[in-house]
Amino acid sequence: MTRYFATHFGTYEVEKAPSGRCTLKPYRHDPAPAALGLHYLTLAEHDMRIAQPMVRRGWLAGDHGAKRGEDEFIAVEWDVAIAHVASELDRVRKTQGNEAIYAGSYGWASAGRFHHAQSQLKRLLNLLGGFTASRNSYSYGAASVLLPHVLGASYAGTNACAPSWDHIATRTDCLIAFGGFRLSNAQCDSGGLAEHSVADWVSQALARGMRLIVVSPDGSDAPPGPNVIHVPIRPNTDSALMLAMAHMLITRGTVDTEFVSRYVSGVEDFVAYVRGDDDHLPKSPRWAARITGVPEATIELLAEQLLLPTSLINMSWSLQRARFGEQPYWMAIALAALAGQIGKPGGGFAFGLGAMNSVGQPVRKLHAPGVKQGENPVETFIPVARLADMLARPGEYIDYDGQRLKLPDIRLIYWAGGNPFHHHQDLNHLRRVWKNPETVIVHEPVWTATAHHADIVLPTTLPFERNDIVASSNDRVIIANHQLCTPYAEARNDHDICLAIAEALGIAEAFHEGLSETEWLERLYAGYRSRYPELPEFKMFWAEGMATLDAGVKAPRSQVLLAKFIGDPLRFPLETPSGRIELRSEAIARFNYSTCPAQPAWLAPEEWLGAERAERYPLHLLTPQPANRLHSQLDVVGESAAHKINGREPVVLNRIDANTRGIGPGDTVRLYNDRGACLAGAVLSDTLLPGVVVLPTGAWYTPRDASDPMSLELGGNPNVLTSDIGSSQLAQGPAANSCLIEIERYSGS
Ligand SMILES: Nc1nc2c(c(=O)[nH]1)N[C@H]1C(S)=C(S)[C@@H](COP(=O)(O)OP(=O)(O)OC[C@H]3O[C@@H](n4cnc5c(=O)[nH]c(N)nc54)[C@H](O)[C@@H]3O)O[C@H]1N2
Ligand SMILES: Nc1nc2c(c(=O)[nH]1)N[C@H]1C(S)=C(S)[C@@H](COP(=O)(O)OP(=O)(O)OC[C@H]3O[C@@H](n4cnc5c(=O)[nH]c(N)nc54)[C@H](O)[C@@H]3O)O[C@H]1N2
Ligand SMILES: [Mo]
Repeated sequence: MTRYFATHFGTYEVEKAPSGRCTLKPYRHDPAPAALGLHYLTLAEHDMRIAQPMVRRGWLAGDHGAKRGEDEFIAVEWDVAIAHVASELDRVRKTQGNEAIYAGSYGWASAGRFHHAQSQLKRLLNLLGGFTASRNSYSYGAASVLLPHVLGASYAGTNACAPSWDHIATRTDCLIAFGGFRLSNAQCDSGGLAEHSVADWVSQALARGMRLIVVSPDGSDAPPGPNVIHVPIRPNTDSALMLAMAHMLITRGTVDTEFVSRYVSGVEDFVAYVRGDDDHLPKSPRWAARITGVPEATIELLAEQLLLPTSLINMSWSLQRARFGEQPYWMAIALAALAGQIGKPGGGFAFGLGAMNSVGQPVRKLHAPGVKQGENPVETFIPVARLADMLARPGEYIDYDGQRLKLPDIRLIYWAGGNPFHHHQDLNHLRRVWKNPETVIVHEPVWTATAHHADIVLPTTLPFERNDIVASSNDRVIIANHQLCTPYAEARNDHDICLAIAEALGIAEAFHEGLSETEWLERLYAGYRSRYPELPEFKMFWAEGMATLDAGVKAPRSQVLLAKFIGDPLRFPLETPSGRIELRSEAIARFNYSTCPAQPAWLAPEEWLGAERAERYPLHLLTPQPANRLHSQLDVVGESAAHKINGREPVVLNRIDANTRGIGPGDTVRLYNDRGACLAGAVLSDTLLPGVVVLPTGAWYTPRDASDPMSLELGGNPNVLTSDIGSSQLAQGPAANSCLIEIERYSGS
């Protein structure tokens, strides 16, 4: 019987040697298995594992965080650690109220529906009276707040705006992909996956004759294939390019007026802005060429593609992870609407095709429920990327989606399953304000920078050390992850840690509901089966290791975006105030935000190649997802370690930029701006736009001198450089991709 091991990067087959040692092999039915997970088991006994509960010396001495991040740890017994955690939780909630506990605890942790660190932690804390939570994601922060205003609340989610790949493969004439297809991103999916099929869908479409135009600063975002055209563009200027495309449609009289009058609200204001009625600035191709660096003739050619029978505009999620990142998404909807492409199979707009494997897959989705987290009695929250603002400025207010949010006074941070010292922007600022709370508790399997910045570190198991059910909400496959080895040293499951705390605080019954691990798995599985009765019963599923909805059928579920609304807009209006697609939002107009106007616009970020600041820092840094790992996970092993240059993250720069700075391939370089500096290994490119630099996220944050608040970072973590500004007052999403830097050859030791 085959044993499977499922992860965020795919499913593997487990080979067990007579010695009991396990190795992973690609799943035989996966058309494009991801190499990055093959080395997962090397973490089992890795030096970076945390062996025992640890408490920071200064915290024990009552330093209130002064030496957090630069201090020694003392190993303690589990019962001592649990007693510390329980009494801190109790003290803070009784003296400061539950709002003083921040447990947004953002992060991907490991795949697995039961041993999902965040769910376990939130379930525990909700039973204890709640905590300050976080909203939205780093992935899709700007989009998830904007889209309810434009399309309605049902379209807020990461996978909600994608026509299906089968239609694209068979019908789309031209696909214009802003941000292109960084195909390595489709190796991953939150919650797991069994078949990597995005590259296959793209090649099917290209083989049929679809034209693919990749608009991106980076030529490597264009996949290989016939009919693929790369249009280089200055970062953060996509909405200017699209405005000029709209200008073409409007001035040439090729707007689909019938479509617009039936389905769109606010088109007059939008057209007035494009024509420049108020600001005397027509958003013409000539205007856009100066901003974007894309020649006028190319802009005209792009606009003409929208007049083909079926054309589709896809936006990578990275585009909205930028200052004013709401705008390009709104603009894509506007363009697709003006061209009357919305509602056609394989036409219109799409957000995130290729960002993860599941986006646009024509399959029935499991909508996998996890462990119930319960209700949080505390209403206070922050938009997730406002973490450092919250720690820096308690009591102050920030704007968010029409509300004024008061930033709470956090005394205790509790994190399980995420790595803010990987994912947050401007890490040197985060390090300073991270010292403000009295106590920081972290669950981690490995010694990440976040673990180093805790007061109490509780070592957890990794997924091969426990039994679990793995299923992505957006996929159709459920995998039984059987435990492959015993937990490392004294590591415990997040569930067992939370249970021990619950016991110490007298709420164990409510927390575990009398169920063992196996009984929890059975209960979760029963949830899927009640919805999909065709699934086998639990015992059989557990023995076979895998169950698939519609097994063997390649595309059982096609999707046309907004199909019902397009079919009958009166019976199925959108959940927007007008019931239509809003190209002007009265709600956003009322918020009166200078950083998010009431209709899509081009706004110049503080940091882009046309900014004043570019005189000092002339390079635009982009920080995409790493091809050889998932975020910061597995950075120290396997594929990720193998692709380092002198042990550092590779940074890509254009050959011209390298030459003028005396940088050669393989050189160690120093990237810097006013916020920080890091080292990386140079890779030279001829297809990356000059003036642009690419340093993927996820190298472990490694300050040369932990006590220096502006220490040089040694591993190539780009978040010492990125800006922590919000996307806008509307969404307050992360804006990592708006960042200017300079680079030099590094000759230090
Ligand atoms: N500059 C820049 N920064 C970015 C982005 C960007 O584009 N540019 N992208 C952002 C995006 S989209 C995202 S989603 C975030 C990702 O940020 P994160 O999700 O925080 O990154 P991960 O490295 O996946 O962190 C997961 C952590 O969980 C730990 N872990 C694994 N399994 C378990 C477990 O069973 N229990 C516990 N307790 N812990 C476990 C891992 O060791 C790891 O440290 O990064 C964001 N940061
Ligand atoms: N292997 C791997 N896959 C992953 C992840 C991982 O860590 N590793 N993380 C997953 C997660 S959490 C997420 S949210 C998704 C993210 O998916 P995305 O957000 O779509 O991906 P990114 O890699 O951030 O960026 C994709 C491309 O956008 C281009 N780009 C950046 N800025 C601009 C711009 O202003 N204009 C234009 N036209 N192009 C621009 C860059 O050249 C980059 O290569 O990826 C997922 N997939
Ligand atoms: Mo993400």
